[in-house]
Parts: sequence; structure tokens; C-alpha cells
Amino acid sequence: MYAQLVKSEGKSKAELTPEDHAFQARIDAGEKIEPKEWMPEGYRKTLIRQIGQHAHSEIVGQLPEGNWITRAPTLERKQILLAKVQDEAGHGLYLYCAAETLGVSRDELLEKLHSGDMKYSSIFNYPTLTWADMGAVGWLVDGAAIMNQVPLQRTSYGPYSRAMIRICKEESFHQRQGYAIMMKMANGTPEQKQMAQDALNRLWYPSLMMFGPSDKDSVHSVQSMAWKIKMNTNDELRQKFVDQTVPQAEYLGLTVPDPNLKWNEEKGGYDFSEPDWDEFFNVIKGNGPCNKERLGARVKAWDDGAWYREAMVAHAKKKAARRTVAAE
Ligand code: BYC
Repeated sequence: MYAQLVKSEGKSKAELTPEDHAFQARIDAGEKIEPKEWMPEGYRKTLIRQIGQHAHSEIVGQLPEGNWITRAPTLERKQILLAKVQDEAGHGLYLYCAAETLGVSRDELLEKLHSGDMKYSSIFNYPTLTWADMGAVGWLVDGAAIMNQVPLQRTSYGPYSRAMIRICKEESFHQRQGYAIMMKMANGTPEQKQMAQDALNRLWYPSLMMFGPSDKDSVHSVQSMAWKIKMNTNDELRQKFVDQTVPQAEYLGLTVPDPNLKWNEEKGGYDFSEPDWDEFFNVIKGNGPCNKERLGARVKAWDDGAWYREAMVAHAKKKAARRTVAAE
């Protein structure tokens, strides 16, 4: 553990303070860290990066699905999709609140998103071309999100852990609504089944990328796992996701677009092809198919809301002034 702490904080073992040792001992004992307690600066920064990135993902993640609200095929589907997209907004807000407990404001985080200094999940830089994509996003994207987020319910930082408990409850409904759409499409007309297959073909590898680069290229995993900010490595979760999802694809009568997919009896899991990591790094650098469109939509929403934020501040000031007069 300490060797890992040394690496991230740039301290030699001898330089670790008694606070550092006591902090790691609390983490190792499974204690939760709460906002006003002492924490190493690296722990605080890593949490702000991960929680902030997660919050941004929820907010940007509304865009590919919001794209289909007006085109949902039935009133019932429209209501469900609307509710799901609203849930994502709520998840973003819980997470921004959790990040704020670490001493960063929501405005600062949004500023960093809009300037490209902070990331959001790579998956949302892909387009949603057909209604079947709403099924595949719920099934695969929310499925991958749950795989990553269920262990995060046990993360060491109290506010993050509590936000994750609430979020995971809702995410499981999201995944099921996606799978329900896929069931309908896969058991529909040949054209509908083809749309479902096409959505799986396009979203399979981007979903595998959601777990982050392979462990050998993951710069943060070792330290984040020592601090229990992350509970599993990227490759562990990716393997679990493949093992869970392949039988679901088979049940739908769809084919996972991977010629190397094969059950490996010895490891008790599937062998599968890695995503194209050059594509992944290119997408997270800002060069994916929809990066400019997604960020542009968020910046526009922020700019369009300026009058409302100003009005709220003016209203709050007026109210405070009235209270002062009344108290005199
Ligand atoms: N996309 O050292 P690594 C959702 C970056 S969606 C973009 O392994 P870490 C939702 C990483 O930030 C899911 N960037 O990083 C579902 C780092 O760059 P920086 C959102 C990525 O942090 C449906 C670099 O690559 N969930 O919720 O240890 C609808 C090296 O990677 C990605 C979360 O955010 C990626 N996929 O592990 C709506 C869960 N992967 O920062 C919404 C919480 C890696 O040094 N986050 N990078 O410049 C995590 O669990 C971890 O942050 C990750 C990455 C597993 C994602």
C-alpha cells in the first residue's frame, strides 16, 4: 500500500507523515472518510477528478437519448425515455453535490468541462442513429455503468458512496428498459431485428471502452485502488461485463460482433477482442464522431441559462436586503 501512496504523492516512504499513515490505516480498516476530515491532497484531487468526470458523464449522457424523445415510437416509450433522461440529470446533481463537499464549486467543474480540461465518458461521443440505439444504450451503456458503479457503493469517500447507492437503484431500471426495447426489436420484423443487430454492432466496442484503458495503460488504478476510490481494475470489470452480456445477446438471438469471442473453461470467462485503443485515445482527446457537437450543446445550454442565473442572484440579493431592513 505505502509503496503505491509514495508513487502518487511524490513522497518517499520516509516522507510520509503520521497523518498519511493514519489515513491509510483507516482506509484499510474499511472506514468511510467524511468531508471535514483530514485527507491527503492527492486523495482529494483524485476524487474531484473521478466524481466530476462521472457527474459530467451523466449530464452529457442525456444528449444521445434526448435526441430520441420526440421520436419515440409510442406514448409509453416516450414517457419512459423522458423519465430516464431526467434520472440522469438527477444523478449528475447528486454527484456535483458530492464533489462540492471536497471544496470545488459546481461552476468551477462546469468551467473545466466546457474548456475541455475535464473529461466525460467516451461513450457519449458516439451518435444514436436509430430507435434500436435507445435499446442498446440502456442495455449496454447502462449495463456497463452498473458494472462499474455497484462496487463504487463501497468506495471510501462517504458522500460518493451514498450517491452511488441511490444512483445504482435507478440504473438497474435503466438497464432493464433498454433490454425490453431490444427484446421487442429482436422479436419484431426482420427489419427491426436487423436494426437491433446494427445497434449492437456499433455500440459493442465503445461500451467495452467505458471501463477505461487496459490495466497496463491505466495510470490511476493502482493508487485509486489503494485508497478505495476505485474497487476493481478496468480489465476486471470489462471481463465481468462481457461474461454477463454475451448470454443476454444470445437470448435476444443477436450476434456479438467479435469473431474471437469464445468461452474459456479454464478461466471461467469469455476470451474476447480488445477494443481499438487508438480509437479510444483519439475520442478522449476530443476527436470522436460527436465530441464537438456534445460539448457545443453543453456550452450553449450554459450560455442560454445566463439570464436565469443572474435573475436568481438578483432575487436572492433583494430578499436578503428586505430581511436586513425588516430586522432593523
Ligand atoms: N472515457 O487511469 P485510468 C454513466 C481517462 S457513464 C473518458 O484508467 P481512472 C451514464 C481517465 O480519466 C459512466 N475518459 O483512469 C450511463 C484518465 O485520464 P485523466 C461514467 C476515460 O479514472 C448512461 C485516463 O483515461 N462513470 O454514468 O482510474 C447514461 C487513464 O485512465 C475513460 C464513471 O465515470 C472513458 N471511458 O479509471 C448516462 C464512473 N476511461 O483523467 C450516464 C467513475 C478512462 O488522467 N469513474 N479515461 O486525464 C471510474 O470508475 C474511472 O474514472 C474510470 C477510469 C474507470 C472511468
